[in-house]
Amino acid sequence: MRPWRDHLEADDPLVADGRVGAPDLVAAGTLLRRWADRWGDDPTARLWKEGGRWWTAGEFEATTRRAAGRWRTAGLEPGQRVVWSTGSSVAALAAHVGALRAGLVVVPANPAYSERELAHIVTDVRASAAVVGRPDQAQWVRDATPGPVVVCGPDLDLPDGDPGVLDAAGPDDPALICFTSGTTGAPKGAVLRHRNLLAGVESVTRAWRMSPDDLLVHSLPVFHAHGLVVGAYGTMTAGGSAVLLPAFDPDAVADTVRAEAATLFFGVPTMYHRLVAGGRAPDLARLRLCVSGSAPLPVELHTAVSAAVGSPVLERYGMTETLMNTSNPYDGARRAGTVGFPLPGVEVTLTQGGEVLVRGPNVFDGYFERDAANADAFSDLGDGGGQWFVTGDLGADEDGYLVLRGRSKELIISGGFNVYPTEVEDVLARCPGVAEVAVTGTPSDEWGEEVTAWVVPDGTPPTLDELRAHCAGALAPFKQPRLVRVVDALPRNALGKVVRSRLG
Ligand code: MCA
Ligand code: AMP
Repeated sequence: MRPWRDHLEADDPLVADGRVGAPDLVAAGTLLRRWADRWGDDPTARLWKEGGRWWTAGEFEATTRRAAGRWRTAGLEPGQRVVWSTGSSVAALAAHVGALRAGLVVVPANPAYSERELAHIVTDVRASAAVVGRPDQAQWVRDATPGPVVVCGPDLDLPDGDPGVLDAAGPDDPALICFTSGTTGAPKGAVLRHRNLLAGVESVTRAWRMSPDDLLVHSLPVFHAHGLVVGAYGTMTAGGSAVLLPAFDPDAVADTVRAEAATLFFGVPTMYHRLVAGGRAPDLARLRLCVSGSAPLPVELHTAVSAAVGSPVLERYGMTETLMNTSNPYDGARRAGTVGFPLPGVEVTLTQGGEVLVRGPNVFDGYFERDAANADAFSDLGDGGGQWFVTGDLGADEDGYLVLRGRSKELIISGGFNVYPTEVEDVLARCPGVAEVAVTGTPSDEWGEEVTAWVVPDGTPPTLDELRAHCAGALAPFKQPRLVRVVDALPRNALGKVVRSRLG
């Protein structure tokens, strides 16, 4: 694969000093110190726009400082976990950054989660606090917590107090615990340390030339690494600004690009599909860069978006556990159907079976309190450079660019959200009228893959609506089946295990 220095400008210090070592990426220590420096240097710089109002860097800094004081006054100590289950807003980001500044560990969660899903996260990390958007979620958190727990809304409706020393977390301290299922099993928390976040953000901001002149149209959810780390942290680190949209809507995105003289848009393929289908992709022609990731961008969609926008979309490849791994280049050929080559500091290798392994300062070092899973997650190839993370993705090196060719892990990606077949099967198996069930992803132009339930009925087969109604208290809507297929039997191997790949 092409070397990562091909992503950098000739005068980038990582190249110019001849010190092209990954540790230099994390020389600044933590993102918190980078942000504090930025905000101190230019407090009048515009940072976020929300609902027609601009927030300056100085205002945001003051709000995060107040948030840190509230967390401290509520009795929270560095290292304790705060579940952060919220939509996108400046207040929510201030609560989040304030928690990090106070040394707390933030645990992002999708606000669409059911009680079962949220309770799993709260219990697993032994949360000491939670930020939630709705009263029923607040009750779910209290019910899932045996001891005292601080529960508040995104505005952090808690008493003010002295924030004490801010930004004291070191590079090795945990910053985020992000839930994901890895290659197998139940959702578990990937622990991202401050140095992982710094490396992950440094690499993309340099590779994509992000600067104080940039204005991002931000319509991704902030509870995943794409919208949170690449979108929000990237903006703060580069010293740029962003218009925060509460949700993705093609017209709102296109109108914002026009009204604000924006320069950047980051999206998942479903968003690009909708921009093209709604005839709004040409509005993105004013941007200097459109990035796609989180799911495969089909070549036809890449071609359609690039033609409408007038420059090639840049596709990149990331994971919760590793942040961003590879990217097509800012300068040079962006090849449709590929995810480019390693970002600065990242090493990528392929096993004989084509499995993608990654290593670098961006890569996490384990799931929260999961020794068995951690033993399986890493592989030592004996090259003396340390452990490689096993991604569960399959790929090939085509002329220096990584092409992803499927996955060894059982995962459905619908609209950029991950769905694990076993989790959905476990819920559907208890639905009346279901004798046996298997779940797969059916290719879809809009969603990438659509969750599909293959049902062996017990009597009258349940309808799709009945299956979805059964899932309601247990699974977020994006995990619920969109298609149902009634079959006489499920394909099984010699050991009796269902072979999902033979369905469809
Ligand atoms: C919403 N629904 C979905 C999805 N999203 N169903 C399946 N798959 C989905 N992704 C449900 C809604 O709950 C609703 O259900 C129904 O579909 C219709 O919703 P609609 O309004 O059409 O959808 P939407 O709300 O506009 O959402 C579509 C979306 C959204 C904007 C594409 O899914 C999205 O923001 N995706 C981005 C995901 C993302 O950021 N992934 C990054 C993770 P009902 O009718 O029952 O209420 S991966 C990552 O972070 C790594 C590091 C990486 O590489 O980036
Ligand atoms: P998550 O666990 O939500 O972080 O999802 C990570 C997974 O998303 C990766 O392991 C890939 O399977 C997939 N992914 C991310 N970006 C891309 C991309 N550009 N093309 C194909 N798959 C991707």
